[in-house]
Amino acid sequence: MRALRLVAWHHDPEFAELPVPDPGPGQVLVRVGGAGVCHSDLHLLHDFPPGLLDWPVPFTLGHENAGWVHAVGAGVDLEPGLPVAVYGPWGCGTCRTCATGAENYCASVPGNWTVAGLGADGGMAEYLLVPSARFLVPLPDGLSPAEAAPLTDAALTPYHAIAKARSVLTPGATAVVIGIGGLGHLAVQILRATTDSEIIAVDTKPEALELAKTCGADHLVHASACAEDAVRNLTRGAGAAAVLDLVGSDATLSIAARSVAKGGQILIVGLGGGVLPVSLLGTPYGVSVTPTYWGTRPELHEVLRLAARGDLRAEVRTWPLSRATDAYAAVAAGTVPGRAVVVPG
Ligand code: FEH
Ligand code: ZN
Repeated sequence: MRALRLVAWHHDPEFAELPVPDPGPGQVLVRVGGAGVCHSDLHLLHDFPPGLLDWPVPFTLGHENAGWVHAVGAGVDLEPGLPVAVYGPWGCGTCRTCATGAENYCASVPGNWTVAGLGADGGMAEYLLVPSARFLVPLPDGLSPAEAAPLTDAALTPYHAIAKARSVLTPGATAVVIGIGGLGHLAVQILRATTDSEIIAVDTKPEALELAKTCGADHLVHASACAEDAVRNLTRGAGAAAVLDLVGSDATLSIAARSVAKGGQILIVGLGGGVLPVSLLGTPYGVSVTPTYWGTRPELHEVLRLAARGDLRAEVRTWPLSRATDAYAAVAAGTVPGRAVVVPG
């Protein structure tokens, strides 16, 4: 089968011909119906110094995946043809953290453990081997794998961050979303559907701000040096209860730090490599800063329920697998509104 792979650090991805995996006991072979192009992939391919992540290369890209059960190993009771979303952060499944469903924070695997598309073979291929049926969630009726793929990361990741901020997102509180790309346009919809907050969307691109508006943002702010002043004005000086930084650069973290209210929360979600200095007199009193990673298994069920209800819809542009490198180029050029999804077959 054809697969798009990370072949070396600081290198463009390349196609390779690989054997179709055979599912062993407990495993499931999924025929891929959609694999999202995440901005993190661009950091992996081009920005991270060799050695930062101790992943063996090459591996097939694609960590947000959906498709159909194709074949199952011994002991798995799933019907071939069942449409499924793939939960990405595979934990051990048995530690105290995994027992709560928070496999994204598995206590028993080391820091940058390998999962599909991140150190192990991912979904930018015709088939994806999933190590356990517990990582598969059946898709609601009417949701295609290509539409569902971004929900497994681009929606699950901000859903998890927003859930962490729930205690400060009381009715009428303000939430700021910085970066209205794949994650951001879904973050706005999730805030709209699950909180009664005022939503301020921040981005540099007018098209991205337009997308935020159609997703339910109340206010649009250009991500310039004075973005924090606009947030302060819109909140009558108080600042925002929660700021989701989906970019994570020095510039956006600075906007986050200057926009947050006393007692508020900054959620760092983007892999932009920036640093946020935190100090008693340099940070508003009572602020908590939380770097988050992906989301929990129960939260993926909740995300799919929001989609089934019509409260969450990924804006998707699709590319055939044969043109997956063009999809990566388009994401790098910043010309894709919402999410780019690679569709094999
Ligand atoms: C990928 C690689 C490293 C950190 C975070 C990510 C996310 O895109 C996964 O959601
Ligand atoms: Zn991702």
